[in-house]
Amino acid sequence: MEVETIQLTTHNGVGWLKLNRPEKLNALNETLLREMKTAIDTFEQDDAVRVIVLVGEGRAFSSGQDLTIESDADYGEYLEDVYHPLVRALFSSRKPLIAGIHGVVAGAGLSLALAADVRIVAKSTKFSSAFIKIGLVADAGGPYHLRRLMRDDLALDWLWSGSTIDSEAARTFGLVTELVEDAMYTERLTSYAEILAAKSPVAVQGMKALMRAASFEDGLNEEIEWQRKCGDTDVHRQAMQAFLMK
Ligand code: T3D
Repeated sequence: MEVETIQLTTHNGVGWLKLNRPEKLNALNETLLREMKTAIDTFEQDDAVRVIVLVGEGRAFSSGQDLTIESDADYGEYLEDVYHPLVRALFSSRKPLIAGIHGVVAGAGLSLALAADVRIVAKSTKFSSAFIKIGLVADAGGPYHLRRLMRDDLALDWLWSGSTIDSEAARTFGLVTELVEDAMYTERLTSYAEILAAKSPVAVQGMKALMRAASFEDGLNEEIEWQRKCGDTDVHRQAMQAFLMK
């Protein structure tokens, strides 16, 4: 796939999607958002990719929407046409989605990071809820994800303030899965992703699906199917045999 604003690599079962506009702190323009959407779809179809990682090149994950683009487009249409296909692809990915966050994560960049299943965060990262500072509502799925991750009143208070918080505060809010010293960040992110990629893909994807079951009864029904599939894998059979041979 020809790309201009992202970098794609696959290694040890991990598909790395790197936002690559470092001179703008990975501000999100239309090309980047469309390339990300196509990349997620491609990784989703590629059996060699068991885990997807989103990261930023340079000194930030993303500074949010590119504010230098002058446009008289209808913002609602832009969301529908450009942001929402990507946000849906992230949300509906069957594979584990990890956001590796360092430097700064702001506005719509934050919304994309919140769509991940887990967030591995370098300690010096700043989280900015920015939207209100330019008179906009939080969008790109951000409010939905904030609501499932943190208390409603704290989320609203933060969004209304437009403030920037440090990684410790973000962890208290529930936005951080694992906080890592800056010097260890890349190594830890890589090992986290590769360890997950080495596990049974059926069990890993099944866990994700079951955590999203719409109701208790749906969950019970879906676990029947997933456990049946897991029981039929070599990984499971070999693990059982190894246990019995002890
Ligand atoms: O369409 C929709 O509905 C989606 C809507 C989404 C809305 C949002 O995403 S709201 C959030 C928008 N983002 C922001 O408000 C953050 C803007 N950036 C900043 O406040 C600062 O850059 C940072 C605090 C993130 C970092 O500051 P600093 O001092 O470390 O770096 P810098 O010098 O400001 O930035 C470096 C370069 O990146 C600079 O370019 P230059 O001067 O070297 O040519 C700067 O202009 C550029 N840059 C940073 N953020 C953006 C950006 N360029 C375009 N858009 C940006 N968001």
